[in-house]
Amino acid sequence: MLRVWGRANSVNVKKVLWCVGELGLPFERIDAGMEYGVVGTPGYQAMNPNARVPTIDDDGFVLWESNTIVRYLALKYGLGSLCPVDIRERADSDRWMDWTTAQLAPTFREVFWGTVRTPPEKRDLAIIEKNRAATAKTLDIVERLFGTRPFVAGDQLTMGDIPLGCYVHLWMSMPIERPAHPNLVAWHKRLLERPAFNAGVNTPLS
Ligand SMILES: N[C@@H](CCC(=O)N[C@@H](CS)C(=O)NCC(=O)O)C(=O)O
Repeated sequence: MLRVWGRANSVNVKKVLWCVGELGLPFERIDAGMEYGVVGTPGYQAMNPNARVPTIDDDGFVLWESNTIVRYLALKYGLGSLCPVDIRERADSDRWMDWTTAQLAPTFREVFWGTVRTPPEKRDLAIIEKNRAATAKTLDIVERLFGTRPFVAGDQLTMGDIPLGCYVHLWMSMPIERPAHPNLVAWHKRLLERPAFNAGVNTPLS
């Protein structure tokens, strides 16, 4: 059976949990990371030398890097659904995974850590605000995208929606000022209609 290592409140683990849910794969999740430890053990680091989560073991094939795991599972178990068959459509979907990591995540991380994982007395409000404004501006890009299509690559959910959906859900859940992004909100509502999204991603902020 597929095994997934990683604490359920990690944004990168959420990508994998949502993906396996969409694919209907039976899996076992093992808590690891932060308060659970495990990632510092030699056994874990033999699988993942980065000492980070997530890591999967799919019938003896060990893989880390969350976007790569989502691509692998989508191609192996979801060709024609999460992984588009058409190569251009697949690349169209795929690009939003890299975009989320490269363009959205760096400023988002400062807001998330500042507001959710840092006690109020230790928060640097100026840094949080600078990165909140930058993240909001980056999200203008997908606001325009969702004015043209219901999901990142067209009419149906694909792997490209997964990392973005995990970050946007946290963005929508944090007690912060958000600009009006009606198309993004409508896409997030579509995600909230999916049982796998609710199971893997829509969990309390922590
Ligand atoms: N590029 C990696 C990043 C992995 C990563 O940084 N994971 C974080 C959680 S989101 C982590 O392991 N943090 C340390 C910990 O939980 O102990 C991926 O996408 O899988």
